[in-house]
Amino acid sequence: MSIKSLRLFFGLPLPHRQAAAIDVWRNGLTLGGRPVDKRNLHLTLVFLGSQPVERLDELQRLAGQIRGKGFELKLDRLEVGRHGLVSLGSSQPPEALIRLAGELHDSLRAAGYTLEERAFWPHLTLARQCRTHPVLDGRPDFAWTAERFVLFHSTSDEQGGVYCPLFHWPLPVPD
Ligand code: 2AM
Repeated sequence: MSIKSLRLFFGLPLPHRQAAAIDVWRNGLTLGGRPVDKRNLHLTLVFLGSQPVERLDELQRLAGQIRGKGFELKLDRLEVGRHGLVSLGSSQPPEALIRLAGELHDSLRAAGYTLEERAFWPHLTLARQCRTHPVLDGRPDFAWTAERFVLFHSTSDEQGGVYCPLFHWPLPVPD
């Protein structure tokens, strides 16, 4: 059987060291709910949903035209959203992150993709369907330098759901 469509999104991958640190900290919060697997921790830039395989070439071309810059991303806020979604956010999202997400959205819309209308909300989901409000001992204090963005395929393997990186593009860090 040939694959006709893929569930896709653009996002920022998390380096292993930061993912491990966030995982340990998150597990100490006893959030309950459905924790996001450590290997899947990421920040979504644009969610594309199910797309025909034939669009992969075009998506690569469009992403390759984005001239984003690298930036340091500080995650210093724990946010509790709808449906018990607990995430890490930033009290001061970098300008370069907002611009990158904005350029991607604009370019994809111009090419005919139907995207979510709601404003870009930079967040790193830790767990879903949590029933209790986490109690924090101090503010979260995580940071990493985003040096590339990735087109992910949301799929599954023998360990469950997995966000598989398909292609990536550099975000050069200014001197
Ligand atoms: P979430 O973290 O807010 O749940 C892969 O599924 C990523 O795409 C997740 O980070 C998820 O965001 C986001 N995502 C999933 N479904 C989505 C939707 N319908 N609209 C926007 N983003 C979605």
